[in-house]
Amino acid sequence: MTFHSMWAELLPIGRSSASGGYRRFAWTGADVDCRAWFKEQAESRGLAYEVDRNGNQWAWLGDPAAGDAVVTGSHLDSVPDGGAFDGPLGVVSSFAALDELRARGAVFDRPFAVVNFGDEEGARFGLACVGSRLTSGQLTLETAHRLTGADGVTLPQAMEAAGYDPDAIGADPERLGRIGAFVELHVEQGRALDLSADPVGVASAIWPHGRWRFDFRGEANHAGTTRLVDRRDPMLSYAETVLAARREAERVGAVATFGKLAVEPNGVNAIPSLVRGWLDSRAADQERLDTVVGGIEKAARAYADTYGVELDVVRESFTPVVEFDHALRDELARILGKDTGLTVPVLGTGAGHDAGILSASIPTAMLFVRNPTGVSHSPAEQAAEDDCLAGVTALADVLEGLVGR
Ligand code: HGY
Ligand code: MN
Ligand code: MN
Ligand code: MN
Repeated sequence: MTFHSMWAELLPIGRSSASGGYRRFAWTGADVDCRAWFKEQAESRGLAYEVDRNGNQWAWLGDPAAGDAVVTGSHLDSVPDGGAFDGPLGVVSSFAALDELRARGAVFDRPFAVVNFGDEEGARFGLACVGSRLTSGQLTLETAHRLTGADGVTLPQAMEAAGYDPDAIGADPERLGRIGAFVELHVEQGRALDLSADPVGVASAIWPHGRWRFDFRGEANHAGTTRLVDRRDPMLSYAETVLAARREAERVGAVATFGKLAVEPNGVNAIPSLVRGWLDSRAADQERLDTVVGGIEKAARAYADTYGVELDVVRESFTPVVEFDHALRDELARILGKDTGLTVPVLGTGAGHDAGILSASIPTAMLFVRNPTGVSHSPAEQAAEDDCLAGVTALADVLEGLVGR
């Protein structure tokens, strides 16, 4: 099956006819359909298909128990109204690269697998990279069992409803120990490659990033009869905090986003009792991230005082800076540059990836494919088919170098 036909099969799954964006949330119908597609791709290639204890899907060529395996892949879930490429491009390219290696008659001296990590985006339960965090022991069972979506369904309940055993989840050091190298191909989530006119680049690092929940609690009251001076309106402190976040991010040289909001009681004619806003913040280094988040929290506390409301701030997730394996990164750049003699761009990114989570345990590298809009986590995300095919060839070149040793 060609890249094009695999892409065409995945394209309609979970796409909103209104926005053209995707809602492939972990363990929902659209995600389950994507997972069925993965299984079909594995089986149609004669690969050994398995689902691990955390619901990640694997398609193996060779004996995984032999160890030192070369693994490639990404994720198939999406953010709310996500683009088509973030995640799926890596999975489809991995199968296509395997096809290309087989067509070249490549020798596989090491076991090889394509992987689909579950719940990378964290759109449903609030925490990103759940599958890779669980497998690598970076997420405790207590926290995993407590993860709850807006619909009140917990992660274990959602897994069970999709036919998986939630009691099995947990760290999987044996599986991780079999992997000698992991390479993730991903659509670029910025315009660096577009500006440098390169179809493919290599990742250098992922910025440290995290998610913080800000709960502003005031007093619900009638929107018509309550005098302004008598109000304890948490929306005001929230609104001021959003503006402060922008100012702090500009001052420090970081990014800060309030993109998700819950309001109680959420009535048009009621002053809210609770405004809960989620801050996503990222910076090139830890010091700057600490400074920007500290500055936002300080401003939020001052505004909470001004408007007579209570504030709780909870850090819901955090991923420290990731420096990808230097030897593997340099090897990728060398392999990709060898025919042209050109220097392949090596880029840092503010986006999180399963490769970043795994890099704490195994040598890991990433390839980025040019995105002409530079937009991601939106239906406007793009990649030209020629660039996707250049990405497949680049991935095949890299994998050929790795499996043949
Ligand atoms: O970067 C993110 O928001 C997610 O991990 N993809
Ligand atoms: Mn994403
Ligand atoms: Mn992604
Ligand atoms: Mn009334």
